[in-house]
Amino acid sequence: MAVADIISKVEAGGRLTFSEALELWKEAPLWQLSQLAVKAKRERSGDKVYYNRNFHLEPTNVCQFECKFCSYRRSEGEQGAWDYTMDEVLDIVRQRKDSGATEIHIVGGVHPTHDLYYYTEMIRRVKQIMPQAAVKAFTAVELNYMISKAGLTTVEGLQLLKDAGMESIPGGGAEIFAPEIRNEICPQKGSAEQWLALHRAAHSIGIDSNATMLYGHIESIEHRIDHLMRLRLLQDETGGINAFIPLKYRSANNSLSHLGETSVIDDLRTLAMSRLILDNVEHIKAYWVMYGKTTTELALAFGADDIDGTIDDSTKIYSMAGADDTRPTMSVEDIERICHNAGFTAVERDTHYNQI
Ligand code: V47
Ligand code: SF4
Repeated sequence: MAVADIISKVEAGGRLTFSEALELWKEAPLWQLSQLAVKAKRERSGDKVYYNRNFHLEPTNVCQFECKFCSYRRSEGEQGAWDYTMDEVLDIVRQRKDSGATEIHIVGGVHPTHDLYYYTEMIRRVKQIMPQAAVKAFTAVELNYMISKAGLTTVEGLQLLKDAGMESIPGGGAEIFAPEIRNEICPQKGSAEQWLALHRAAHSIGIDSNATMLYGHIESIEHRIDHLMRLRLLQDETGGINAFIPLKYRSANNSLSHLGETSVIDDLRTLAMSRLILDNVEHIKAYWVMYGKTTTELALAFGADDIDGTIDDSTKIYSMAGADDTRPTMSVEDIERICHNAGFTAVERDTHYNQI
């Protein structure tokens, strides 16, 4: 189909097929993708752009796996490794107890010995300190590892975590689903089917989640579309995905550094195409920590309706990989200014996208 016909189809609310998405991604002028994506965004959230008050908790960067794109992981005892004790983790939470945060995002490495029961205890004790904050915790990869090691079914393991206070699952670990890329960049991480099954199981017991895609390394546009379509299928089935977050590969200090980084134009096309392909996912998040503040402002002109949160200098994953802000923090005033400059209104939300 010609680009003009595909655009008319999208404007009329039609769903993109694989070949239509490919044609649009490769051939549509940037300004037209912007227009289409913003129209789709405005139909869902009008002038609103969401943010939350949050912080990350990264209990350890000790990881069993060695994903080639990762700048964060260390082996046990290696220089730069950290592995906080339970008391140290709880101290971090105590220090932020009155910060106004409504969400604590907990992720770390796939640790060789911290198990499911250690992490349920961690969540329980974190919630005792900050009962008002939602715990959004652990990528599907960490969860699959700790649950299978405990010898439980996925639903049994997730139920234990839910009972301890875990309300939601972040989107990490998805990377690129296609096996030929996955086996190359993160061979130990488990398959696409395992990632999707974990999220499906979570949705079935009332835990909602996010989804990500790591792009801008060795994958092709076809691999990205395949990834987005697998997510669209899951969302048709469960409706449990809150937000999709395209994650730009950042190239500092990892085994793929020689690849460099993709362009801002590619970032914007990827955002817009994510919005258009994922017609059943309400929110597209421009994660400002990864893009930097300037690209985030632009992202709002390409279909994003969420920029994540205040962060409060609590995450190292992106600064270790070369992101602009080495101590990422945004005040609510900064967030409001960025949204206003892009022509939108900042709206504070909770983890489940209820307006606060
Ligand atoms: O799965 C690791 C990515 C993810 C690099 O759900 C990298 O709200 C780029 O999932 N360059 C974890 N990306 C982070 C994540 C996330 C972040 C923010 C919000 C949410 C949410 C989820 O980070 C990993 C991987 O895809 N990652 N290394 C890198 N060098
Ligand atoms: Fe480990 Fe996660 Fe880094 Fe992979 S991306 S090496 S699983 S910390």
